[in-house]
Amino acid sequence: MMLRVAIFDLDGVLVDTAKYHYLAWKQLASELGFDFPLAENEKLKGVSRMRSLEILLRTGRMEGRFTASEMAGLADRKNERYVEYIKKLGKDEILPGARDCLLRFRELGLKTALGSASKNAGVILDRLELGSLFDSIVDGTRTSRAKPDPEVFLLAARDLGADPAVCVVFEDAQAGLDAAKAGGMRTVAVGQPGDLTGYDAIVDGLHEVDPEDLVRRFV
Ligand code: B16
Ligand code: MG
Repeated sequence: MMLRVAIFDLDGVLVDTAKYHYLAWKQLASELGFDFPLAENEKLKGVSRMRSLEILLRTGRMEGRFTASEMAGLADRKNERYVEYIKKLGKDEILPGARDCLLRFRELGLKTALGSASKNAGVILDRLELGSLFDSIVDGTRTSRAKPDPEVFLLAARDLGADPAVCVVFEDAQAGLDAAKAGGMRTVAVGQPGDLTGYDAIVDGLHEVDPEDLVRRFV
């Protein structure tokens, strides 16, 4: 079946916000009295805010120490810091090739969608002036189940009246690739072969994607 929909993850695919997530988590860790090394940040990619907090606390051997409402307070504290960073995002932080890739798929007649776990996707798209390039926007405010559950991508397909089999998902996180596969969609991994598995194609970034070629190959 011919491709009809291109679905894009946000953090790590369209914009490099991972560094701001990292700074905000690192600050929280330091307030709690432990260090959060950069290498550990990989584990948080594509993972929901609460799950990220659990992983962070495990790194500091502090898991299970907080009540649910204290956990919510810690997550809020991290988010306030993160929002301070992304409020200042500039268009130069759009990852190379991302804008052109969206435009080219649209010119080829495909629909485009955002499929992000982030509850801050709206602010980010506004700052980068990318919102108008999407026919459907699904983010963490519309989903109840985190990746690797396919909910986020299936909602995008439903918005556009498309069968999952005609959708391709661009993802930088393993949880996201697993979610797309579980939803019956084609996948393009954005990253390094050593870090990710179970994809149909892999690229270093969207600047390497040739939309025409992809449409021809994914039949
Ligand atoms: P927020 P994506 C994900 O976005 C990030 O990769 C992940 O690190 C973050 O914890 C998650 O969004 C939730 O973000 O705290 O802003 O709601 O990669 O699915 O676009
Ligand atoms: Mg991502």
